[in-house]
This record gives sequence, structure tokens and C-alpha cells, in this order.
Amino acid sequence: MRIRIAAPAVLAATALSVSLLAASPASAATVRHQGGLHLGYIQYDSPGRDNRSNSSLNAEWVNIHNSSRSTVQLKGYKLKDNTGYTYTFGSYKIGAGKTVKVRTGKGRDASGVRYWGRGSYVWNNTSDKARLVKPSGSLQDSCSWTRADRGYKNCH
Ligand SMILES: [Ca+2]
Repeated sequence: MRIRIAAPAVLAATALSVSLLAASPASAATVRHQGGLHLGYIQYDSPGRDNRSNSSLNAEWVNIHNSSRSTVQLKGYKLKDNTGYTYTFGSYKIGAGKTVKVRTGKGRDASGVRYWGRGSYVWNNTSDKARLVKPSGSLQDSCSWTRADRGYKNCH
């Protein structure tokens, strides 16, 4: 009789631990990046055929978003792919709540947009990992994708 009463208690305890496990990935996501500076949307597969034209190269881009409450100076921050290709920011202040887009091709830097200046694509269409590295060399944020992401990834 005692055993029959104990069984529902075990089930209840199991259900509780399952709900705790289900909650943990969400809390891990909120602390994934430090200081509010993080990778946002990434258009890793340029729409249309990869013909290496400058407009196609510039249709491949990474957004970096500042969700902190203060302006961040990006000078010395690096954006890296899996191969080791690296874009290093010059002096650029990203305001609180603002986004800066780093396009792969050539162009004139302006507010909200930086140009890597490459003559070939950087982000692999099948799978790759973007890394945002601090001037100190430590990792600020990273985001990876696979073919299943269909050309576009939301890393927020
Ligand atoms: Ca690409």
C-alpha cells in the first residue's frame, strides 16, 4: 500500500525536474553574450547566384547590435569566420540600441555600415561560425549555422 502511494510522488518529482530542464536553455540564451554587444541577423548566403560581383558580395553581411545602455567604441574588435578570415574595426562608435552592418564587399564606410573590402565571399553557405572578438582577444559572442538555416540566421 505504501509503495502505491509513493509512486505518484516520484512521478511529480520527475515532472518538476523536466520543467526545470526545459527552462534552462532560455536562461542560458539571455547570458550568452556579454555586455549587450552581440551578433544579430546574418545574411551568410547572398541572395541569387554567387557571381562574386561587388553587389552580390555586399548582399552578404553580418549585423552587430548594441543592446547595452551605452555607446561602445568598436575600435580593435574583430569579426572572424571559421577559416580565420578577419575584419578588424577601425574607430566606430555604436550607440545604445544601434546596429552596425558589416558587408563583405567594397564600399564607402558610413553610419551603420562598414565594408570588409573583400573580393570573395567570407561566410560559408553550408555551415560556418561567426565570432565577435574583443580587442583583448577574448570572445564577445559567436553564432553558427548550417544549410538548414536557409541563407539567413537570426543570432539575437
Ligand atoms: Ca556566403
